[in-house]
Amino acid sequence: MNQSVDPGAARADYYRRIGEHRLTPLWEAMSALVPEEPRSPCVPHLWRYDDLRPALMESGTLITAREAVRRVLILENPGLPGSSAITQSLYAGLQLIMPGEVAPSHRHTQTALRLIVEGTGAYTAVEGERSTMHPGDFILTPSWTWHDHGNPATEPVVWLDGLDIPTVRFFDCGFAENLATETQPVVRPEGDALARYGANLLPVDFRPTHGASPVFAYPYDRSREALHRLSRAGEVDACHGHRMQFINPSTGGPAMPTIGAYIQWLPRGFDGARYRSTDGTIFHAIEGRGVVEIGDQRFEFGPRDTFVVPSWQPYRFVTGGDDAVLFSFSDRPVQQALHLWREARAS
Ligand code: GTQ
Repeated sequence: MNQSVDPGAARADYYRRIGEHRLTPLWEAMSALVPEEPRSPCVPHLWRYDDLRPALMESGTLITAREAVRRVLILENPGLPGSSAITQSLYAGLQLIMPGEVAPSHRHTQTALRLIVEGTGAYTAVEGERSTMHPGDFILTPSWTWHDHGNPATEPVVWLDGLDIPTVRFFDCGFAENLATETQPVVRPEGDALARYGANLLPVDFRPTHGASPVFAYPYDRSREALHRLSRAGEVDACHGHRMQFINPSTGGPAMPTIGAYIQWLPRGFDGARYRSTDGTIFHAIEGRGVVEIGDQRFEFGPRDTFVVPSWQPYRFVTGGDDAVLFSFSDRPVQQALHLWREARAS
């Protein structure tokens, strides 16, 4: 090396010159590109429902569901500004539909899930079947299936949307189209899919038409009953309490190919062990109260609150006098399909 030239200045000059060829030096980026462990820009955050509800309801006076197509306030991670993402791979939002409104039918390659937060009597229509919403119900919209939402009831209905929008954006494989009519024709009675696919039975000639579960509504009263029984009789997991995954009954695998969905019961007096996994996870409290410690931060959660745990951040749950039921979702099925997923428990 020429001793008379400052190596920093020489390198800077070199980087500028190679930049003109659209080249950059790996050695300056190595530790960020190939980290020893995940260091997500996503940060822990809790959205307190009681604090945001007035703003959500105000949106109902500013724009109709018809004009908005979907009237949603996006839960954007404070560490990912401008991304419309709650984790690097997932999107979450709170969707409001007022009495008498229709959110018109469309389809897209993004997969969606809904967890009903407040109100009863709105519906989502998927594949010609309407599912009436009740708080705690889990409803999914497989990739490229027509779906519309309506609220023939008398109260506002709110649900948490979870979509793989950032994942589809990452792969640049997003397609969408609107149906010519506002609502799709109803061709099957409500409960048809649950009877056909959700009773430990399958039609004898069943052939999947998409990668997601043919059961697209999982009523909360069923999930809750199962968890409640487990909480009485089952052994409690030191980290998760009683945690179950929503499955596709035709495969035994996850309900959706790109999003894993889970529900767990934390018994009262739970003092959880620390856990971490590479799938950044969005949690939503359906019932009960508790505390979640994420890294060195502590959040109290109550009914209808939503919080996010970034990839590889240790977290643990503590409950007081109440049992709590948490819904959650993450990109775990994608990571597992790619043999990338890891988890660790505090020893
Ligand atoms: O309900 O179809 O929150 O397409 C974002 C995009 C909901 C939906 C969202 C969507 C939808």
